[in-house]
Amino acid sequence: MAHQIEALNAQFALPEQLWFQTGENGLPKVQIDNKLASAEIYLQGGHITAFQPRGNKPVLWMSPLAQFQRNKAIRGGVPIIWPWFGPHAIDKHKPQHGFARTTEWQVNATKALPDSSTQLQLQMQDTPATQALWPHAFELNLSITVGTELKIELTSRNTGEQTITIGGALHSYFAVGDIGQIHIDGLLGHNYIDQLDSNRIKRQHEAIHIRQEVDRIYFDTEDTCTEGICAIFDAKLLRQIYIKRTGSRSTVIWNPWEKKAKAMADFPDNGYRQMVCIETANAVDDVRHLAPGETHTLSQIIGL
Ligand code: TA6
Repeated sequence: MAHQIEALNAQFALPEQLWFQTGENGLPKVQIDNKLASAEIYLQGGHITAFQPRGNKPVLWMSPLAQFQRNKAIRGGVPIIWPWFGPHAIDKHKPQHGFARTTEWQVNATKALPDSSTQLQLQMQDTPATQALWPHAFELNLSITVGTELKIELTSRNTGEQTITIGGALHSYFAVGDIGQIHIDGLLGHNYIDQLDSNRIKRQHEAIHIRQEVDRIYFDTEDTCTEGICAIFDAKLLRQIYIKRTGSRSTVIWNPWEKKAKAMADFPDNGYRQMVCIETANAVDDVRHLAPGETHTLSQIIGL
């Protein structure tokens, strides 16, 4: 491990803004500290576990019980869900939300950008282990830019001979002062699948307040959130977190509430009060079909 960290720093460290170190449970992680913000990314899963603009509180929620076990999902931050969202369509024994979030990514490049932000580029390709789960050739590139905003771009490339179908999500956990003192704008008038009510299709008639378990997939949101603001208004922390998205026409809103929170070993019983997931997704009918050589980019910009 120390050798890996040493080699990564020799090749990719950026003086006074990006370096590699041994993280929780010995997993390698990237620390970014620049004039504008700080962030932390684990190579396992290309998983952003912290983002904090200078002078602000953390924007992402991390579970204090997150396990950081090799090849296990990390609870909180921004899990990279790919190449399917939710349970595998046919084989329920395959990992929920795909395998990108439990695989170690490779470092491609690091850049100090002129606007004082810092960029980390990670890459993942098919391996015998991924082929066993999903028999396709692919190249996945993840670009993470840390500045006053956090920009995440996930680009899928079909490097095989057949058309592939990909789903996924940037499954962001946002930190809130108290779930009872927030509302979410930007999804007004959109239909959604209520995953807690037999997947019934419903319509959002007002701003979203969360007073119980919520697990909804909203559709046709690409324009709204690129043009307008899809945002969390937090009356306790007196801040607004905005999320702009491209390459996505499906947005997932999730809060496990009390019962589900208690049922998850890596989630504190009352953790649901301090978080909400707003996920930039390609889910259900919003999956994308890539012909050989084609690419698709799913991206989100998070800011205050
Ligand atoms: O956020 C939507 C969702 O699919 C929920 O149904 C819930 O399962 C959540 O993801 C977390 O999934 P995970 O596999 O990370 O426990």
